[in-house]
Amino acid sequence: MMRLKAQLAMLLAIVLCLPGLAEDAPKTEAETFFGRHGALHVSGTGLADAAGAPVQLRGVSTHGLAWFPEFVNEGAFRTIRDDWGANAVRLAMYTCEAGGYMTDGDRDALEALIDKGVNLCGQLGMYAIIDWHILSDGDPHTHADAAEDFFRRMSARYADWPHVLYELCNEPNGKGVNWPVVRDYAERIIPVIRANAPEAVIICGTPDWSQDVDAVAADPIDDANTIYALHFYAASHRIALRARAKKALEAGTPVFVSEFNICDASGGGAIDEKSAAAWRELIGDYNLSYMAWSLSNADETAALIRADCPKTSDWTGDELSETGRWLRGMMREDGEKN
Ligand code: IDC
Repeated sequence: MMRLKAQLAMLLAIVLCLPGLAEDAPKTEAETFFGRHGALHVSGTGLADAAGAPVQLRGVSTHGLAWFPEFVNEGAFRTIRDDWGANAVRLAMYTCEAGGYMTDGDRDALEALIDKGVNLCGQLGMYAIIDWHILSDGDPHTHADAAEDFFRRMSARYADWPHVLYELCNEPNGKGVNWPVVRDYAERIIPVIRANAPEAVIICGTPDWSQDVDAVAADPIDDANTIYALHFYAASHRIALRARAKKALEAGTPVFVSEFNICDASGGGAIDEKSAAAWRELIGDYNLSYMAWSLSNADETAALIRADCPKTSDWTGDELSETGRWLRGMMREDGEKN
């Protein structure tokens, strides 16, 4: 009897303490996208949440972290979450461009920016993608030793953070950099990540600037939580690339649009509304996840913020570029779905 009384008293104490406990937890957690969906995994041709329901990640990629570090801030991420309907941010770290990790970049400063971005996403209940942004270094093997070390440390640091995704190589490109070559690199890096983060979603770039997504099906990577990158710039890539994307999807390849824009592949030129609408339809048809390039006020069409706007958060519609307004419209509409 005494024991029962003691147990009841304990139960009462726990119940009374609950509101206090809830207050101590970060307020956003339960109500955010991440709070609702938890750890993701690859399912079919896309992503699913902890309960197995299909999920669409949508958001923005930073520009090169070294070039526009000021956009990695709480207000910016909060604005794209609350005003644009974004649920993810891609943290793009160039390897071989100016200020890159393998060139003259300050590695500690770059990793601190990644850490800041990952933490902000965690607080705001958004997903974070750590992107090893190869570009002029076309073949991912060029700096595979450094990539291995980088991903070993990143995945150790964020092992228990299920909102973190890893992108192995932005855009493999160049002569001879075909799917077997890229797959070989991925098969070197994936086990390194898996040792720390066995369940994390990994995005693998594909040859020809992440367009050869249809090459994967013949020989995919033997890893259940790897999804393949498809990048497009609507004014340069039209019906032919959409056909290849569909071919890949119909063959069962999981696809993630980890970078895209509606201007041309240089990041400049005019917007192609017609092609953009067709891409949007394809994204909707297959519930693809997508990240728009880029959260910056760079003086180029692709930048989502107007070049003459110095603000780094809380942008009004007028302060977004034409591209930014279009993409915000898309994300907002998709945000109503889940
Ligand atoms: C571009 C930037 C531009 C920068 C250039 C560096 O928008 O400001 O000067 O890189 O070479 C990609 C790449 C992405 C490119 C973007 C536009 O992943 O790094 O950013 N793009 O050219 N693939 C297709 C287009």
